[in-house]
Amino acid sequence: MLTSTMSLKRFMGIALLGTLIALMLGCTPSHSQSTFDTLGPVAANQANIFYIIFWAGLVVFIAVEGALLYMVFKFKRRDGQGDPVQTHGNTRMEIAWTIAPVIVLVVAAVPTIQGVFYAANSENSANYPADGNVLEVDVIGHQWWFEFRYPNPNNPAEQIIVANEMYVPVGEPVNFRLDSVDVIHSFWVPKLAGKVDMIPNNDNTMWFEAYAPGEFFGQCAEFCGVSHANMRFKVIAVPRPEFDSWLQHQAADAPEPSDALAAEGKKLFSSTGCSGCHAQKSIIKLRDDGSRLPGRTGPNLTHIATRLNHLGIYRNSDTPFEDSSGARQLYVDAEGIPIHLDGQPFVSDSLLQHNLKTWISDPDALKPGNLMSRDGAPYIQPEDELSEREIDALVAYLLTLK
Ligand code: HEC
Ligand SMILES: [Cu+2]
Repeated sequence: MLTSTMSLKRFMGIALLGTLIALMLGCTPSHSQSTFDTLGPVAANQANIFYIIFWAGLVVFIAVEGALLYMVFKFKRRDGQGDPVQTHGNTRMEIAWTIAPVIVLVVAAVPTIQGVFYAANSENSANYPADGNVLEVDVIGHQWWFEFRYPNPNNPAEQIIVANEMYVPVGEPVNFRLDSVDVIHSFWVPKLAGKVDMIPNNDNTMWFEAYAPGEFFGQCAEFCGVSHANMRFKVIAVPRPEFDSWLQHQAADAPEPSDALAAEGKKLFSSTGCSGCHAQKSIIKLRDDGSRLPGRTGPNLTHIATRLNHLGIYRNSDTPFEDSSGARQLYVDAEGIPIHLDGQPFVSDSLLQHNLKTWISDPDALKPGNLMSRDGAPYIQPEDELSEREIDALVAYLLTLK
């Protein structure tokens, strides 16, 4: 009996400590998915609404608890006291406790409704370009990765497809059209804007703007299956000229592989069925009516070797990329390839090689339930299983996709 009370006490102690730590961590603005460390106007507006409601709630809490404590002590039953006076109804008090909540609700409702319109419409941005040319990106949710489509600046009838990593120009609003090919996902970049659901066949829209260059974490925020927690992406904000060269680079084809192993990998990419799900060209036409064509099942791999992050799980850089508000560490060169300010390549080929090999050998180990190991011939048909040599060739080929 004694031991069981002891262990209950200990359990309560640990639970309390755990809760406190979680609460304190939740209040640290500097972690990568904090909604308090806002680095764009939409997120800042939403954090403001939170603070208004928080402070209003605190005032109500103190007033109500204060009044309660006052009553408890002031009107405590004393020795020899009979029943208190019984009252029924008090018009003045009833009016007061009807009006007070109305005031609180108005305080919460006005900024909330303003915020809803603000988040839905990028024209409210002070930096809205005078020519009205706001960049508009289509974001398409897939189990369990993100596809991004940019308008092709060289041809309005085409889009440029990239995956899992989205570049945006700093200090400009960017509009998003959100869609999904399967289940409901949710698009969320905590430091830039609140989440908006991605619903199949029903485009939702939103916008955000990044104040400073940097790398921002994004995350699917609607439970969408076993690898939901692995459905991450990155937003990389760079100055406009660097953004333009990045986009031009993404639009072009990757160079032909020059070494023998990579050339073998390129052939294997078709013969083992990879190309059935993955495109190695990033341009896709729009239909005549301007609507989107579906595209392939898997992420576009045209420039996978220029990406800093893959599958939203592993990163492709040896060097940590400091968070946005810090010094700028990433730069996109005139070719459109990300590099460090000191001119060193940002993308680490050896790390990427290791990560790609891990992924192609057993995708399920990194992302349980993913479609590639569920439907890809090499993973379901024993006779199509890839040999070590084939995997190395495929990786060598993917590494040339710069
Ligand atoms: C049945 C369709 C399918 C086939 C076949 C397929 N893949 Fe995939 N692949 C996918 C999907 C879907 C994903 C994304 C999985 C996820 O994130 O949940 C993926 C992800 C990848 C990625 C990571 C992409 C990124 O954006 O980070 C690489 C690299 C890749 N596949 C290479 C290959 C290679 C090489 C082959 C051939 C051996 C292959 N895939 C065959 C569907 C396929
Ligand atoms: Cu999702």
